Amino acid sequence: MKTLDAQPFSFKFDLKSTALIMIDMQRDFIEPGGFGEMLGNDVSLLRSAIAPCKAVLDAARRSGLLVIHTREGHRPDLADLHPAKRTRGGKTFIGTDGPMGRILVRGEKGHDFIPELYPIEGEPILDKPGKGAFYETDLHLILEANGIRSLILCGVTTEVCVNTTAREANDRGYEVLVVEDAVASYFPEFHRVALEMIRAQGAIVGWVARSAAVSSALAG
Ligand code: TIU
Repeated sequence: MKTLDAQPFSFKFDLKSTALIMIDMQRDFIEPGGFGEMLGNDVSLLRSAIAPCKAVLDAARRSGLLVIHTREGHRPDLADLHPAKRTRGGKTFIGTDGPMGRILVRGEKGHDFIPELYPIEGEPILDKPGKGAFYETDLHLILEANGIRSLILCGVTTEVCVNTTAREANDRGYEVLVVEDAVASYFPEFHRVALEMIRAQGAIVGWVARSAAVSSALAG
């Protein structure tokens, strides 16, 4: 067992039963001209998570952790896009043309991972139609088949896809650790409060730790 300096208290995990999930580190959220910017956000705010994500990713790869990369997006025919998601806010962005191809559509440049955090051979890529990584995907099956009990979460955005995935995982019985400097939001206040919500009430959803603590625990 390894022990990691986390909040609200130490996070204990075993390398063999732990997976790293990199959530939606896609151009559509992080680079100009994608879904995040179309929604009216300053996407540069998410870049702070890239270096900590890379540090945790490198440490996870060195220690042989299962690494899973998720991507939010839809089929080119949008058959898997709920009307409620398509028209939310009265605007239609998903599936429309942008500078990086059709917004949030699988196979387009904007839907792809940012080059800094590109998956390597052998790391499962999970395409998800929703905010949570368990919703209508085979994530739970992949984790069970690999004997995974603990999850380390990095990615974007803190209060949307990371938080939804953390809650879905917690309800399925996983021990969830969110890496606070390796997640980011377009709204600094939401980022701060989303992390507080996770670790409050004695880790009601999970634990929070910094990337340096995660990397050193993985290496130690
Ligand atoms: N808009 C926003 O903050 N996030 C998303 O739409 N998806 C993810 O968080 N990946």
